[in-house]
Amino acid sequence: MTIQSLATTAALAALGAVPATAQAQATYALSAMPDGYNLQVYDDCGVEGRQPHIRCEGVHEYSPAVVAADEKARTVAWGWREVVAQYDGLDASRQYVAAVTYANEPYNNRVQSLWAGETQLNGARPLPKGGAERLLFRLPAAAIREGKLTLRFRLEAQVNAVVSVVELWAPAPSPETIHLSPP
Ligand SMILES: [Ca+2]
Repeated sequence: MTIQSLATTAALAALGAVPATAQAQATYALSAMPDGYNLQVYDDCGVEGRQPHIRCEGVHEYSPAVVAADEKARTVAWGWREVVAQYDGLDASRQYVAAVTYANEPYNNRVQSLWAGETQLNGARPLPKGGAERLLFRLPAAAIREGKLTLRFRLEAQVNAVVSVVELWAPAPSPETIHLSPP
């Protein structure tokens, strides 16, 4: 952890925005996709028909004038309190990794946390302003029960909860068909 990120964490903790979550972030966040991993499931959130695992209030597309990112990042699923991703048919013996993409306008102070079942993967985190970011998280095996997994993107501050893309990766071959873009 750098001095800058320590200072940021301390500043947010002073505001009450980071309640003892730094350890959880250190435990589950990954800096790169592990070797041998392949894409298993892909939801392009914010595009009807391309987000089969997503439960949300609606979809939205940020203008490229306010969010400097590609279309997959600019299209978002949103919810007043949370956006939920539900999966089944997963193999609990596999060490899955989730890749989540967030985007946000420059004028909104969105802050969100991420949960896998009852486990917090990421504490209150400000979303990037005017851009996008893709974060990687190791998924705890206990979060997968009878092949089912629920990810929750929870509102921690203003506006509403949004997510641009949710990917699941595993150390296994990719399935024959993964829908990456509209037909
Ligand atoms: Ca999208």
